[in-house]
Amino acid sequence: MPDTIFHKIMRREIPADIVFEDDHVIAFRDIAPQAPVHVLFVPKRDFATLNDVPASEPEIIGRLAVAAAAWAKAQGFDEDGYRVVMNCNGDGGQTVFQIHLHLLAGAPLGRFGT
Ligand code: DGP
Repeated sequence: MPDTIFHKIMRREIPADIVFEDDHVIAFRDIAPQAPVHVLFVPKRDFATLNDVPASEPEIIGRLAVAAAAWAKAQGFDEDGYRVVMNCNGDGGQTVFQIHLHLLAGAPLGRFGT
């Protein structure tokens, strides 16, 4: 059974501030927020990185994006805007190897940098 920190959160073995959950996706606040609002959207299917998602299953990623946009809209961030990001492997800055979508909101965000 995969055992990242996110799997432990999904199994309710460690606490997290869960803000959304359905049959396919769970979302909780990042423990080290990089913006006033920083939520992680995680699929309930096991894929270590974006590289591992089969081309035949684009809905895995689509569900994350749709859930994030719906949650952002419900929180009133849709008009001012927000950012969604997926990090992949070392150069992408990925540290937890269960795929997830970052949602950052609540303030103007800087441009991407190194
Ligand atoms: P990434 O670098 O894309 O793999 O992002 C992983 C994120 O996970 C990072 O922003 C910090 C967050 N994180 C790590 N451990 C925990 C945890 O135990 N709880 C929560 N809520 N977030 C965590």
